[in-house]
Amino acid sequence: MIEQINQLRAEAHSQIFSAPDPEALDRLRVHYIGKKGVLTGLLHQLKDLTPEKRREMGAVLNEVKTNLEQDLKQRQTELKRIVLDKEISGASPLDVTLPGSYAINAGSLHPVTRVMNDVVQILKRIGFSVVTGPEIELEFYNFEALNTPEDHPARDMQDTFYINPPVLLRSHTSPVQIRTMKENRPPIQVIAPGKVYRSDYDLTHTPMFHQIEGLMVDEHLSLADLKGVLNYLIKNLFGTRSLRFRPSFFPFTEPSAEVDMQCIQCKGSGKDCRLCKSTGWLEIGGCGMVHPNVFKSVGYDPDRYSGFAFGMGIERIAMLKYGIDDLRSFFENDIRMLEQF
Ligand code: 2NL
Repeated sequence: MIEQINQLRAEAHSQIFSAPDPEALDRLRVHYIGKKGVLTGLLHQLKDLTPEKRREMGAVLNEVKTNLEQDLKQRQTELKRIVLDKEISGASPLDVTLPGSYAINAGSLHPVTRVMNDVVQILKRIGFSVVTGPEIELEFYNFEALNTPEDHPARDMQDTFYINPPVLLRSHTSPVQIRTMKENRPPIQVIAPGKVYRSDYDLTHTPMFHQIEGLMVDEHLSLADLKGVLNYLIKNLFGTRSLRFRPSFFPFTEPSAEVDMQCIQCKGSGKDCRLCKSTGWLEIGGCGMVHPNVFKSVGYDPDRYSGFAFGMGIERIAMLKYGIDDLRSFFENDIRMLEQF
């Protein structure tokens, strides 16, 4: 029996120290010293021996078991070290520098932001500078300085959000231009993009929307300069399209006009067109020559200076440009709508 034990011990020793990984090592542990292992089997055979031999062999077997336990522990430490060395040397199956297996969805700009950026970028090319100002305004900048008298319907509580008179939410971006004129001297050539607020909520109106207004002030500016600027803007935004100026009224301009663009759907023919209601024209904004009273309110001499101004609603332009038919879809944040831009 002693030879059998010695052979077993030598064989186990060599197998343990050539185990390639922790799993193989564990299989060896179970095989040799597990509950149903080889060593346990030999211990069971002791009962057939004489009491003297049994004691002697028992001691040998226990020593072998202790020895194998030490071998297993030593090899386990060695294997841990080997795995770690592999990982450190870059041979690890986990390479954190590999690209991921999922595409990362890039976001995109909201259509309102896109159109706003487009308009700003086009007008910057012909000399306009961007100016901004507060959304919480005073009646003076929003109405008084813009030749809009106290009894004008636009000043009504029903149309304007008053916080605490004379404090209100601006109903257009014109107060930004008033502030700009007060702080500077002509020549002035600015655009004021931003959010504006009106107490209106139906199919075609939301209480917050976006506007961009342009203002140019110098000596000798005329309607021809205004038309040149708007033609350039529309040509770059929609492609070559003729414009039509329809007489209108704004308190802050004289003369004033609505700006219509040849319909992008029926190309101006007006044939069975739902978009332009068969008129062949789409309204895209308003404009005019700055009213002399506006110049007076910012301390400019109306006999020396002239200027033009224009304004347009960004949501409306975006609806026309991208064929969106429901204004509310801009503000519902439905990912299926936003993903298309
Ligand atoms: C529209 C029409 C317009 C202006 C805005 C303006 C500003 C100053 C002086 C004179 Cl500081 N005018 N702005 C003028 C005409 C029309 O907007 O339909 N907007 C959406």
